[in-house]
Amino acid sequence: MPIKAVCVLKGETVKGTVYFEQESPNAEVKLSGEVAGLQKGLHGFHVHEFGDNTNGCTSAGAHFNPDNKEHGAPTDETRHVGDLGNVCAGEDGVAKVGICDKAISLCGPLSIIGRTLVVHADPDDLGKGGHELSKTTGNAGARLACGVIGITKA
Ligand SMILES: [Cu+2]
Ligand SMILES: [Zn+2]
Repeated sequence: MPIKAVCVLKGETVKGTVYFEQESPNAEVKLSGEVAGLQKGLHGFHVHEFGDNTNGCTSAGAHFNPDNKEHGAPTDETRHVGDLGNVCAGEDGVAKVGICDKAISLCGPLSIIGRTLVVHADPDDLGKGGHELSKTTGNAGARLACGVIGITKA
């Protein structure tokens, strides 16, 4: 049985729903869904450590990084587990999410269940922007919307 999860992203103007699916415990995780209300272009997209939204998206903490690595691109060996790169919004402000990722999981020690998915105001530079924040956050700017990732019906 595949494992399934969902996240409802909520912000002041940005909203979305992202679905997660994993065929088996060591398989890649497939993300699908949509985020609306964005400026056209790239927006950093990460799993942050805590499923705590008591003080809005701020209390979600830093990127989920159980191996204590530097920030990177999803395709890099050196990356946070939570580094999912960017989503890209069109003229209509809608970003279609279509990501397959091998680092995150829906079970075991790398599970993202109960953590927070965040969409940012700015592009994630994937650790390569040369900014002082590149190696920690990708310099992706403000947290526009977030939501806790929860288990759903398989
Ligand atoms: Cu983030
Ligand atoms: Zn990161």
